[in-house]
Amino acid sequence: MYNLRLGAKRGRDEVESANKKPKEEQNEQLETACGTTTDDSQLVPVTRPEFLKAYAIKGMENVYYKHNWIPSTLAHQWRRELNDLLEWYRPKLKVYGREIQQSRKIAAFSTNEGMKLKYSGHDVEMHSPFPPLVEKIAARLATDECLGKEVKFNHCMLNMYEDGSINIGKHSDNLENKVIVTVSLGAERTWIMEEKIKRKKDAMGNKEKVQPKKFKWTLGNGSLLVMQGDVQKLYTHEIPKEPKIKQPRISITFRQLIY
Ligand SMILES: O=C(O)CCC(=O)C(=O)O
Repeated sequence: MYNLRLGAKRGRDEVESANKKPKEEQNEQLETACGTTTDDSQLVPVTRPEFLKAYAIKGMENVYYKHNWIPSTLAHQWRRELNDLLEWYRPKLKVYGREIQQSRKIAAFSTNEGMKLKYSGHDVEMHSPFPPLVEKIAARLATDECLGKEVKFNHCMLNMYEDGSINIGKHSDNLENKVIVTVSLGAERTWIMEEKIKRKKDAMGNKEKVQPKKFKWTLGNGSLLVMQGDVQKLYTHEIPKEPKIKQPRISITFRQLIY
């Protein structure tokens, strides 16, 4: 058993409004993963050339997006089924000494009962194994027609966005998330990725003005997004609030978590 303290930066501006800290400070949260060490030789990234070639996002490395992975009727059916999971809850986070409830519900699963995850002072309620539908979806991803049958996941985090008032703030996931594959079900939402840049200071101590590269697109109902390699190190990602959206969305973020 060992314990990793990971300098992860996850967006926390989705917590209830009691949190008045500026956004940038909210991103400075630590995440801890621990448990019996995983056999990472079984965790391999997506290498299937047909997939990588067809769905690469131009201008970025290691980000792939397939808009119509599954038919929209099936995506709605899966969303309705996952909506009924008993494991959904709203985490209570400790942010700058105060306990705050996150507005976004989550449900977390691992294939290994020993996996533990912590963020913002909150012990994630981890369940094992994956629910049958999630297992079925993971199996559909791990086929020669999709990501390749060698691509397995040991953790998944489901996120519930009841409507456009629920968001996930700008963040990057901890670097131990080697591969993250997101399946989007329900309402279409805007996805923004932004390059992380270190601004140099000039002789006067003023930070240079550099415009980070931004990538923005819509995550469709039944779509598939893959982030792997150095993506968490190089980019942040977020789903902003979109008050006009009244329909729900659920995302399943399948992960290869090295812990
Ligand atoms: O819901 C999504 O698609 C994104 C979730 C996310 O950014 C995360 O879990 O880190």
